[in-house]
Amino acid sequence: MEVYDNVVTIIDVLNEAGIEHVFFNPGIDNVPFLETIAAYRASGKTAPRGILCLDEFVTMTAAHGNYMVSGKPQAVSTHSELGTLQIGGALQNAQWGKIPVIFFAEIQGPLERTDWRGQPFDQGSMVRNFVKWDHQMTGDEDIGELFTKAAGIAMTEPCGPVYLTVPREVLWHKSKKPKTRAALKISTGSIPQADPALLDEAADILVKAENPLIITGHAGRNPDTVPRLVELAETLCARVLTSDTRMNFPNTHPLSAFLATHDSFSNPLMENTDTILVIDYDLPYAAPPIALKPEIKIVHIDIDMVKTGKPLWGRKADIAIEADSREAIPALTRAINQKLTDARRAQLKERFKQLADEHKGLQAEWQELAESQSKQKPISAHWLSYCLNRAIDEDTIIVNQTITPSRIVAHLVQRRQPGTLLSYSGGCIGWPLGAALGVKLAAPDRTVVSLMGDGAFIYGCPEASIWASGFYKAPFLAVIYNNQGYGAIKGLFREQYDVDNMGADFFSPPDYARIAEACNAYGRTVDNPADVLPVLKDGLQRVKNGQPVVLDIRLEPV
Ligand SMILES: Cc1ncc(C[n+]2csc(CCOP(=O)(O)OP(=O)(O)O)c2C)c(N)n1
Repeated sequence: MEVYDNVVTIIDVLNEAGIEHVFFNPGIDNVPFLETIAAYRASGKTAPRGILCLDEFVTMTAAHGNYMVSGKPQAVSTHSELGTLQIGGALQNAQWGKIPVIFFAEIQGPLERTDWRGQPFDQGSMVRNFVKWDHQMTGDEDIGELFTKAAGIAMTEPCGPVYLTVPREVLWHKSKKPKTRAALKISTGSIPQADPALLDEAADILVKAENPLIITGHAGRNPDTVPRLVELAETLCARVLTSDTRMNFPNTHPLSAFLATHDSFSNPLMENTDTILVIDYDLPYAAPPIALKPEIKIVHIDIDMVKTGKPLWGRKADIAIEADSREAIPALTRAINQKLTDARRAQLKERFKQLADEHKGLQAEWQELAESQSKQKPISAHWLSYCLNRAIDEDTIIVNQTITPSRIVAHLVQRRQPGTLLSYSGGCIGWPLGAALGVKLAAPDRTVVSLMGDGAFIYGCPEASIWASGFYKAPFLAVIYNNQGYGAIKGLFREQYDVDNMGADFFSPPDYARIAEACNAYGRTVDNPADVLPVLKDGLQRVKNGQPVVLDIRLEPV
C-alpha cells in the first residue's frame, strides 16, 4: 500500500516535538495529512490527535490555551491562504503569549502567481509580523529538515509561533514506503542563566530600597517559580504586582499588591515606588502611558530582554539580567539574604507588618463592597466575582478575558495554586472560549471556567468553540459578564471625548443561552442577584457531569 511519505515525515517531527494535538480546519490540501493521522491512530501508532475547529480562529486560541497548561508545543493546520487569513488576531495573541506553534498550510496557486504590483505572491507576508520565522518550501528542500528547524525555532525561548507553507505536490506525494532517514533531532537554543555579578549588584539596590515593587507578567508559567517568588518577596518585604496572564503570586498573600476599590486606572503603586524589580513582564497591548519618575531604579530579569512586542516604559533598566527566572529568582534571594544585616532585617519586619495590615484592610474593603451589592439589580460585576469565588475550588483553572471588570476579578477571585489563572497576552478579543477548550483538552481532570464580556463571547466563535467542547468531551463553564456593550471602548470615548452615545451598545442583545443550547450545551440567562451563586454551582455540577455550560449574567449596561 502506498503512503504519503512527506506527510509521514511531518508526523515523525510532530511526534518528536511531543505535540499531542493538531488543531485544524481543512481544505483539500489537508486531506493527506488528516487521512494519515487518522489511520495512524486507528492502528495504534503514535500521531497527534486531530481536533476539528469549525473556525480557524479557534485552532489558534485552543493551541494557545493548551500550551499554557501542557507546556508542550502545538500544531495548527489550515487551508492555504484562506485558512491562514481566518486565524486573524488569534495569531497576535499567540505571538505575545510566546506560544510555540508550528502553523502550516499549503501554498495556494502556481508559484508564478503575482500580486497587484506584479511582484511574486508572498503567502508568508500575511503573518510575517506575528511569527518568529516563516518559510515557503521549495521543491529541493527536505521536508524533515524544514519541520525540525521550525520546531526548534518555535521551542527556543522566548518561544513563539512559526509559519510554514508547503507545495501541494509535496503534501500529496505518495510512495510505496516511508522514506528511510536518520533520526530527526530538534535542537532548541540554551536558556541563559543569570550573571552572578549582576545579581549581586541588583541585590545591593533592592536591599536599600524603601518602597520596592516587584512586577511580573508570566514568571508563573513555570509553576515552581511561584513559591520561589513568594520567598523572594518575603525576604525583601516587597509588594508584588502581577498581570493576570498567569498565576504568578497568590492574591491572598499579604504582599500581593492590592488597590483601593475607588482607585482609577492609573496605578498609584507605580507612582510611589522607589525601585522596581521587573520579572518576565511585557507592557499590555493597550497599556495606558505611564511616565516613571526618572529617579526610580529598575532591575529587570527577563528571558526576552529585547522586548520584541514593546519596550518597557521607554526607559533602560539600571540592571538588565537576561535569564531563566525560575533559577534567577532563588539566586537573587540568596544574594539578598547575604546582604541583610540584623538591623535591616528588623526594619523589613516592620515593613512587612505595615504592608500586611494594608493588604488586610484593602481585601476587606473589596469583600464588603461586593457583599453590599448582593441585592443590587441589575447584578454587579463585584457580586458576580464574589459568588464565583465561593463556587469554585482551589484547583479550578480560570481562563480570563474580562475587560472592564478585570480589576474586580483580580481582587475578588482568589487564586493560590500555581497554574490556576490564565489570561491572554496581546490584544485580540475572543480568546477565552477556544483557550478554555485547549486547556480542558490538556487537563481533562480539572474544572475549567472561562470568563469574558459579551463582546469576547461573540468574537470567540461560540458555535465553533462550544460545539468542539461537547464533541471532544472537553466541557467547561463559560461565564459572560454581560454589560450589553463594548464597555472598554465606551469608557475611552466618555473619558476622552465626553461622548456617551457612540453606537457601541448591544440593544436587544443576542440570546447567548440559546446559542449555547443550539450547540448541545446548557445555557441560562441570569438577571436576579439571588440566583447567581446557586446557578454557578449548578453550572459547575453540569460541567462535572460532562456538559459544556454557558451562563449569561446580565449586568448593569455600561
Ligand atoms: C478583535 C478585536 N476587535 C476589536 C478590539 C477593540 N476592543 C478592545 S476592548 C473591546 C470591547 C470588548 O467588549 P467586551 O468583551 O464585552 O468587554 P467590555 O469592554 O464590555 O468589558 C473592543 C471591541 C480588539 N481588542 N480586538
